[in-house]
Amino acid sequence: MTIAYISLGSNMGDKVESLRQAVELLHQNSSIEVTKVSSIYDTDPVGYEDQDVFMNLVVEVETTLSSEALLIVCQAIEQQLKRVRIIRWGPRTMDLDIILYGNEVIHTDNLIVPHPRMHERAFVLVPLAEIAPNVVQPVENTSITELLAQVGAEGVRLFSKITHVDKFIQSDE
Ligand code: GSY
Repeated sequence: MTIAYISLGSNMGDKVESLRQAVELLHQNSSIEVTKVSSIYDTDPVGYEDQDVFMNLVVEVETTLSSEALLIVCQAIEQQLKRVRIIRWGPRTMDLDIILYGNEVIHTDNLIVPHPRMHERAFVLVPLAEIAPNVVQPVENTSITELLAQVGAEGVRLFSKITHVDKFIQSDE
């Protein structure tokens, strides 16, 4: 069993509903349990800036899947939610990025973990610090709290406080 963290983002259509559906689809997989979900944050676009704001959150999962198999599940969920991405860094209905997989450092043709830009992205670090403040990023060898202190939280605003995975999936929050 491995504990992994996945960053989810959406900036097209009903963003909150897309996030909810993506978390539900992860949780419905028999090899994945979503154990924590961060609050939802309203975030300024990073990279290609001339696009709508994003909604971002991070989930903690416990999984028996390999990192490659988890990536395939994430990509299938993106497809299922009809991910649209016309421009690199541009608008998309749903993006799922594996940001940490245990404390493994992975470099394959398909997957780099820890996510190579996670330590410089406030839209990843703010929600991640909410659910995993003491986890150490194994390449930087630095805790999430320390990485966030280095980067700051500019451009990231709390949109909706989430406290329970089940309530969020059932849309009771
Ligand atoms: O890599 C995730 C997609 N993405 C995002 C995002 O999720 N949130 C924000 N705020 N900016 C982003 N730029 C890209 S690319």
